[in-house]
Amino acid sequence: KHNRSIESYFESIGAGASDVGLSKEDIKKAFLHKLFYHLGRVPALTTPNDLYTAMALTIRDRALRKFVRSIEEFTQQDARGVAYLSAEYLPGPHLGNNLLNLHIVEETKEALAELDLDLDEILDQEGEPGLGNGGLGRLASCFMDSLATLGIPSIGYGIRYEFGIFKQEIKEGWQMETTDKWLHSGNPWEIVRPEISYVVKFGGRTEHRTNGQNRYEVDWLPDSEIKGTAYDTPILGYQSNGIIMRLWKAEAVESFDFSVYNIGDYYRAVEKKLRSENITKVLYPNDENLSGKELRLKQQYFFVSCSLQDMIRLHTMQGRKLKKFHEKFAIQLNDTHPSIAVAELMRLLVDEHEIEWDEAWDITRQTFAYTNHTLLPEALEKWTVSLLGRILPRHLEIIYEINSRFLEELRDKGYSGDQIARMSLIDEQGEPSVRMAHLATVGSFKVNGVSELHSRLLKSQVLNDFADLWPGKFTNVTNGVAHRRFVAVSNPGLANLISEKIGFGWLTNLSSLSELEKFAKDEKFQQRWRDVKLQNKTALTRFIEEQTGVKVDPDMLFDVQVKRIHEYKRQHLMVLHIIDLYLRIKDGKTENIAPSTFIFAGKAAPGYFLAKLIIRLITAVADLVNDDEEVNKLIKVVFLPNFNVKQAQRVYPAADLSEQISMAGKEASGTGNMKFALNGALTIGTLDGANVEIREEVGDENFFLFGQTTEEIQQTRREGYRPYQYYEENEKIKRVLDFLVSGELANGDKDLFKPLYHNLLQQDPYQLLKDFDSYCAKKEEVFKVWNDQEEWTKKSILNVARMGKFSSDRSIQDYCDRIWQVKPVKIQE
Ligand code: CJB
Repeated sequence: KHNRSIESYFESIGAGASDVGLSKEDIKKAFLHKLFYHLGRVPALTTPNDLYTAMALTIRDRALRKFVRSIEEFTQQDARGVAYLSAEYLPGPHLGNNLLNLHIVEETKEALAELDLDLDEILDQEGEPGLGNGGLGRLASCFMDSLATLGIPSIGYGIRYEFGIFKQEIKEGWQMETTDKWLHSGNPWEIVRPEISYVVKFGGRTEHRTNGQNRYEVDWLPDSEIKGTAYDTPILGYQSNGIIMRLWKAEAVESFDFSVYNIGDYYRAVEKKLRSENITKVLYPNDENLSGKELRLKQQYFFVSCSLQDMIRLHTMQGRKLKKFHEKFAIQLNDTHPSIAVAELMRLLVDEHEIEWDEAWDITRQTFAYTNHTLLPEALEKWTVSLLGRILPRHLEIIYEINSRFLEELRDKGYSGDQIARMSLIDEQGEPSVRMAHLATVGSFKVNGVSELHSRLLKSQVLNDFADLWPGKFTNVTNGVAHRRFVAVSNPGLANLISEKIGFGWLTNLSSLSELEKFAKDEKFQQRWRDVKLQNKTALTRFIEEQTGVKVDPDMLFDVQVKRIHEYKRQHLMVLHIIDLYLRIKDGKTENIAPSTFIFAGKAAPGYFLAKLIIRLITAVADLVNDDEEVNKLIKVVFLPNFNVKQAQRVYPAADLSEQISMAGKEASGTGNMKFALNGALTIGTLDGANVEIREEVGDENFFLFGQTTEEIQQTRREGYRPYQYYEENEKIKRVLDFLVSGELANGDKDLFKPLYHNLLQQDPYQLLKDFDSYCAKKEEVFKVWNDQEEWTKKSILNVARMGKFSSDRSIQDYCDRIWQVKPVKIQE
């Protein structure tokens, strides 16, 4: 009955099914309407951005209708929902994905064709919100896609950075950063909600007292306040619900005209406004590295506080009791970035809503779950007690209280002083600091890693003491990717071929890709499979030439490593091998080398010297190789600037070989590995992160495995790893490393790569030299298989057919079953 009433409401306001119709005629009419009434344009007088904006608005209307219907359904059923807290999102372009989800790609194409417009050109206009650094942010966006598709009542909270991840340009071989002005031509997808705003406090001091009813109370007297306003972006599921991503923007609390009488105050007020807005100005560009900066802590607290206040409002709005908060919400902490939420929820419950500590703690511990995304020590967040106490004095008290009760519990259990010091929320070695991973772990009912291996290492290393204390708290959810975006939208050739053979079921049930197995040896099918790949490679070839000026041949093997630049990911291992090939070709020993184009892309954190030097090394090797007539017939090297989601969508479909070569034990999961394999690339990789599970699924014979295992790496280290020994004893390694400092690279500059050379010879913290031979040997095998195209294609088809596990739909289902205990509420249309 209720559903009918919302439908009739939609009809009454002109949002009925026929008003946001999905036929070619409906879309054409709505598009022209937007162009005229929203933008004041007629088709003859438009810029490409007008056309894109009008189309985006047309589609947003349709997305909003789904979203409003979903909310209506969630509310009616009073379902338990999920709030995903993430400091980063990387949604990528929305338009193409939304067209797929609404099932109107063809209709839209035709509608535009009738207006003499081309959908692909319009899609190409869209930029993207770079509100994240890499894997972690992209995972959050894949999860939004799957939450919506599965009909999980959910909301994604985050920060609306005015400037996202920097734009990367390559100048004279070096990475240069420029600001990302993603909002400069407007953002048609978001809706500002001025009425949804909250005040967030900072600094000052606390006052403790006992009130008239003998209740102990704490007042926080801040020294500044900032307002957070909600900006909503609808995220559509595939032929199903819509959810929202709600991002907070910081603003000054008062409008700043309160003291216009006094010019001096007026300017001070303006400054205050600007200072307030600083909080959401810019994303910190560090991946896997904590910045320790005050503003970063403020960002984290700011978005967490707005989000929790919003959830409390949503929860109590319908007369529900706050004490039942945990029955209504599961909150997932995407890494420790939002982990101050544990203390903030306690503060809201105890100080602002007068719930007793013990009960508040029960509610809190039944609300949060924490996902760890890295074991790298430099990425484990810690805030010094002095900084945290200055910015969030009340939270520091709460953290101390949580800690003292927790340590008491340990003492009761007979824990030793050493163990207690290790597990404490406060690290007392050096300057005292708060260990955010410990806060998140103590304050959550579940803790998960992001691949089987990573979850195992999390339990045996970083959070070992906690896993012993609470074994049931720890679980694994292997990452997955939005296969609709990364195959159906970005590789339509492959998607069509798959659907022609096995139907459309794979779009919502990726496991059904297994039906492709039976075509793996079918010669005709293999030929079509290769045709699709060649087409995608040809398209990428054009893009590469446009971006870098380098001409590459789509018939070559496309060997690709795209991801953030980091020593642990070992881009330089791939470079060492390329140098070895170069030297072999110069020696005339070209037998067994399959003609290859090596493609790199990825950003380095602006302050990470060695990562930037690795980029410089890639561009130096690229110049050397590409300009050498003797060499460039066999190999080419490309560094594509400014890797982002949009570029990724061009690269994955065109890859033959996927490089997943991190030192074992360092890559928590990896998700690029999944996107490549789903697009038919074979993987050369170590037993790290989700590579382990990919190999298990696709079969050892369809995966190029090399390198030491996690255990072997530890063994090597225990035995006292001496990289210099490999240099002395291994002719090839010596030759390649000497080449780095020979001056043959970078116009005779012998010093340029010395830091890398010394790093490898003296420490080699990621054991490249130890794994080098094994990597090179595996490359020989890659070349051999490549030379047998039937064999290669068969493996490629089998890879795709066996990748069913790696959809983010499966990951979200796992979160629902193992962690959140929430059920889907699908809308019926
Ligand atoms: N990850 O992107 C980041 N940033 C961090 O600060 C920590 C981890 C990555 O998260 C991905 C999603 O879980 C993982 O696939 C990847 O291995 C990890 O490095």
